Amino acid sequence: MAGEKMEEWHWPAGYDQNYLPDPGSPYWFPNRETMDPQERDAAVLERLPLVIQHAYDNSPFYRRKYDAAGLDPKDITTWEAFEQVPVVVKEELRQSQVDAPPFGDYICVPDSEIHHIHGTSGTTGTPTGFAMGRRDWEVIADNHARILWGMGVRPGDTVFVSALFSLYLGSWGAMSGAERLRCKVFPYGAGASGMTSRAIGWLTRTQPKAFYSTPSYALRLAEVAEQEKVDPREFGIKIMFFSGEPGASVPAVRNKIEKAFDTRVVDCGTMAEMTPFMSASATDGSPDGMLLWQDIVWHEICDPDTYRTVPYGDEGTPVYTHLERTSQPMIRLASKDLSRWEMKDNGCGRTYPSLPSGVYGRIDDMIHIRGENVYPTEIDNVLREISGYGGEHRVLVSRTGSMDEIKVRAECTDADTAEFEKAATSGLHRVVGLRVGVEVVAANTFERSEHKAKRVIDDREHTQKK
Ligand code: 8LH
Repeated sequence: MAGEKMEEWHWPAGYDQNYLPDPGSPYWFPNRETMDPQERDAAVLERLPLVIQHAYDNSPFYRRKYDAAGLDPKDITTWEAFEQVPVVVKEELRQSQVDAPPFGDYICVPDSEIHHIHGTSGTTGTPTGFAMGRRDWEVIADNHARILWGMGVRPGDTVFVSALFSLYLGSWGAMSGAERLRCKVFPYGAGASGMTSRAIGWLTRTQPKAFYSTPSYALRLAEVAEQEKVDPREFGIKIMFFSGEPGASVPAVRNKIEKAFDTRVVDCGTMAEMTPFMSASATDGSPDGMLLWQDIVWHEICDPDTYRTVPYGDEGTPVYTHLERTSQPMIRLASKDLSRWEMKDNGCGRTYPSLPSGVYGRIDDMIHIRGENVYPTEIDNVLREISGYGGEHRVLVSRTGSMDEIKVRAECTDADTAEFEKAATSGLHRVVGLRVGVEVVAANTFERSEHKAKRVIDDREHTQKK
């Protein structure tokens, strides 16, 4: 049996709710985190058929899918066999929830076990419902507590959760982990009118050690503090952990937040379906990008066409598999995001693979223009490094005849706008590889996002016939 050395490694998962590590230990579970990765992988390979069997036995969704593929969960005993397990895509989950409302026919626990219901806002399609089992919620909290410990959060620390507490799982997941870690949690929330301004008073009063939000929200908070003549460094925040969108691993965004708050930025996050979504997360000893905590969720980086794992060093799309969830377990969920993975010394002793540049963005958001692939995060990074940048921009993509055009409207403070325009034009040309038109607009022209930013307006379908 592989996994004998791994702390509390059993199926179904369950953790001693009174456990806390030795206060001097950098690790929550020293063996699980620092063991030989091949031994860990062998233990995961023993776990996978159990999770797949559970899904097959308890959900018509997975039974249909695997019967159609001629797949028997008992045969998933090699990595080659696992890579042939068909991926799950979000559209299938949405359809399943339309056909079998409200949670779809992939809910694998009895109704009496459901402890939390969550949902998405549905801004990019039909909303998705999440049903979390009681036992799963406890396990999720334990996993997140363990990862927060790895970031340097400790019992008794104040954790300020400043993200939406309605249709966003991020806040709930962060809160549950901090509670399990015996922190003092402030579920402050976000999104209601005047809340950002009031957050400044609460942050000054509570002096939290750790703070959670989206990167966009932290940038907004820094701006509002500046308008109100408060220095965000006075909040005393030591750790700012972010998820939900790219930013914490975008160098200029990260630097801006670290400088404004005099803090340490930590990137984390996969997808709401994959809660415990903090399974991809940096640590205090390995601050860049994210580590893939492979004994919580199995992360693969795959070729987006074949869904076969790409070698370390290569780019691809993250595909996720739960190892501990029993309610709505996801087996090879295709994220449709983009990233690159590596297996290197992480500096913190944990032997997990990593995403050194985090998750860059969604495949759908990548702009394909005149033979180039442009990531919106690259544009963000260029602009934020130029002095005089006003804090927001929009990327406009259009088509005239057969010619695609890309233009950036960027805010500039009262600095020299001609200088700013020149620096932005040449910086964007260098990084994007194309001539990008730059239009300078006044600071505060664009609405700020207090959740996830959306900056690209691709109008090519509408402008095609001109
Ligand atoms: C990210 C990141 C990240 C998420 N870097 N892109 O916050 C985690 C969970 C709760 C979440 O945001 O789930 P949701 O709303 O389903 O969105 C998932 C997408 O958000 C994911 O596919 C990514 O595109 C993005 N995302 N965390 C970059 N750290």
